[in-house]
Amino acid sequence: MTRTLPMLIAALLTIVGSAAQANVISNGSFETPVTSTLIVVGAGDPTITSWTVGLVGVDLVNAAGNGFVNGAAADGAQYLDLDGSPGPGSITQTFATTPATQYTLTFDYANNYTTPGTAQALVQVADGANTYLSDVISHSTSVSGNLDWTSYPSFTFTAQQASTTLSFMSMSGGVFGGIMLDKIEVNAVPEPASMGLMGLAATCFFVVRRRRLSV
Ligand SMILES: [Ca+2]
Repeated sequence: MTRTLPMLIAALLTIVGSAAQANVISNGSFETPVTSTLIVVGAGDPTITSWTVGLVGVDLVNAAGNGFVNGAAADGAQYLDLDGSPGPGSITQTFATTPATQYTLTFDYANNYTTPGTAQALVQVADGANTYLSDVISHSTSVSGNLDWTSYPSFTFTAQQASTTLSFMSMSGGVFGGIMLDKIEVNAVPEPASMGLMGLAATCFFVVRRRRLSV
């Protein structure tokens, strides 16, 4: 009993923890497909795994080998320039959601400094009936060697439908220098029931520990 209970608690914590951290966005770091340089992706082109490209087009960029912009990705080796060659562009992904469950959106953004000025994009989270987020992001502090990736303040919404759509649409006037995106995630927030299970597991852990210490 004293051996199996801690193992059960550990397994429970692992299951609850992984469920709470499940990212429902695919390819949000833009690491697929792999490019050593830059891929120009026009509207309707399915090249970028899991994302639909709209407006004119976007660029899938390798941070080290693109030949234009100098600076590391926020995550991994690649990122997305929302103004392609040429742009502007948009990207959209629809992901499965559980109604009445809370999700948190996070992402990092920068601007393509080769076109001077402020880059802007519209960020939206919506389903067929609800718009949860409609916000304009602006960035102008990227320079050669330091893209100054900025983390968007995490946004939490409660899903109402079985699927929800995330989109980014360039609002930049230039056709080449736009908002750059990386590390896009939507994670389910732990439900109260899950939190209760975690509390129960923690309580069991300390009871077992105290019993062991008192023996
Ligand atoms: Ca990346």
